[in-house]
Amino acid sequence: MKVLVLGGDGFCGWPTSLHLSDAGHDVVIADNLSRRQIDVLLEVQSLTPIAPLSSRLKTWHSVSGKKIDFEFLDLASEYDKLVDVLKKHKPDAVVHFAEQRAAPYSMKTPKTKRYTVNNNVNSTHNLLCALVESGIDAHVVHLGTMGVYGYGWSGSAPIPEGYIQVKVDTPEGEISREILHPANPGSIYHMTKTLDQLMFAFYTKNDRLRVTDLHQGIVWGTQTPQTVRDEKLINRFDYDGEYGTVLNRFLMEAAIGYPLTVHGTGGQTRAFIHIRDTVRCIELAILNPPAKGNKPAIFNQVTETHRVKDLAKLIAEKIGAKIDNLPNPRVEAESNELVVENKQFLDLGLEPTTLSEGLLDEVQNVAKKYIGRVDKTKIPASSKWRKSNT
Ligand code: NAD
Ligand code: USQ
Repeated sequence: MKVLVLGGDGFCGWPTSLHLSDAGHDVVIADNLSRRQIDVLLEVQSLTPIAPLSSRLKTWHSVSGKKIDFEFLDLASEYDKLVDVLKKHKPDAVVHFAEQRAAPYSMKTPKTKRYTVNNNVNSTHNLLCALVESGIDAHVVHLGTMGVYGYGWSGSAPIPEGYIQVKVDTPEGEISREILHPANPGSIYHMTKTLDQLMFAFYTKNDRLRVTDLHQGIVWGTQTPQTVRDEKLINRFDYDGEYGTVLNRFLMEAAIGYPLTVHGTGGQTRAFIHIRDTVRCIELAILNPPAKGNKPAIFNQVTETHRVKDLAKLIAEKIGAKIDNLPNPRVEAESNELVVENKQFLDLGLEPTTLSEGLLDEVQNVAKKYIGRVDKTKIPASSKWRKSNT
C-alpha cells in the first residue's frame, strides 16, 4: 500500500514508517519538524542521539534498499500544500500522528495551551477537509488516546472500544442506543483528542470518509527491529518533565540513580503499550479498514494496565532505586481503577510485549548507554495544571 505518515519524524511515527517500509509498503513522511524545534525552545534533547531526518532516510535506504520520501509540511497551516501532497502521492492510507502530544506542555502557559489547540484541531480538520476536496479515498488511521475516556468515570467497569450502550427513557418506553463513550479529558492536550473524535464522526457520516481512531495508552520502550539496524536510525527517548512519559522516565531515573518521581500517592492507574506493539497495531489497522459509510472504527491500543506506584516499586526492586512521592503538579484522581477492553487487536493477531520482557533490555541498552546525555535539571515536572493546586 501507499501510506502517508503525518508526523513521521516523531517517537511513534519514525519507527512506524520504518516498520511499514520494511513490510513492503510504499511510505511517504510529512512533518514540520516542530517536535525538534520544541526541544530547542525547552533546551532539552532526546536521551538517545537522534540523527537529522535526511540522514535517517539516507541510512534507511542504505540498510534496507528502500526509499522513504519526505514532504516538509505544516499540517495545521499549509492547507493548499496538503491538498497538493495528497494529489501527488495518492495514498491508500494516511496515518495521522502529527499533533502536539504532551499533556504537561499543553498546560504550561496560555501560549502552549493555545498552540496545542490550534495545532491539533486544525491539523485534523485540514486533513479531513483536504481528503474531501482532493477526492483521494484514503483510509485515515489516527492516533487518539486512552485519555479521552478519562480516569475513574466508569469505576471498575471495563472501558469499551469507543462506543457504549445506553438506555434512554422516551414517552414510548425505553430505547437502547450505542453512543460515543462520554469524553472526560484531563488536560488541554487530551481535550484536543476528544474534539478530533467529533470531527471524525461528522466526516464519516457526511462525506463517507473511512476513519480508524486508535485510543492508545502510554507508549514505552524505544527501539524496534528496524531502528536497531543502525545507530543513525535510533528512535527518540523523551525524559524531561514536559515530554517524558512515566515509565520511560522511571527507567532513565533508575539508570542514573535519581529517585523515581512518583506524583502524589502513585495510585493513578494507566494503560501501557510497547513501541514494538504500536507499530504492529498500526499496520493491522491499515490492513483492516472500516467500510465506507461506517462510523469511525475505534480500537483501544493498549496491552496492559498498571498503577504508577506499582511500576515504581517494580523498577526499584529490579534495578535498584529510591522512590520519591512528590506533590502532584496535575489535577487528576489520586487513585483510579482501569479495566480496558482490547479484544479487537488481539483478535487480529497482536501478541503483546509485556513489561517483564522489555524492562531490563531498555535499561541496559538505552537508558544506561546514554546516561551522559541526561541533564538532571530537566527532570522535574514544572508545568502545573492550576496556578495553585489547592
Ligand atoms: P511526537 O511529538 O514525538 O511526534 C509527533 C510528530 O508530529 C513530530 O515529529 C512533530 O514534528 C509532528 N507534528 C506536530 N504537529 C505537526 C504539524 N502541524 N504539521 C506537521 N507535523 C507536525 O509524538 P509521539 O509520541 O510520536 O505521538 C504521536 C501521536 O500518538 C500523537 O498524536 C500522540 O497524541 C499519540 N499518542 C502518543 C502516545 C505516547 O505515549 N507517545 C500515547 C498515546 C497516543
Ligand atoms: N507521572 C508520575 N511521575 C512522572 C510522570 C508522570 O507519577 O514522572 C504520572 C502522571 O501524574 C500521570 C501518569 O503518570 O498520572 C501518566 O503520565 P504520563 O506523562 O506518562 O502520560 P500522559 O500525560 O497521560 O500522556 C502520555 C502521552 C500522551 C498520550 C497518553 C496516553 O504523552 O500523548 O496520549 O500518554 S494515556 O495516558 O493513556 O491517555
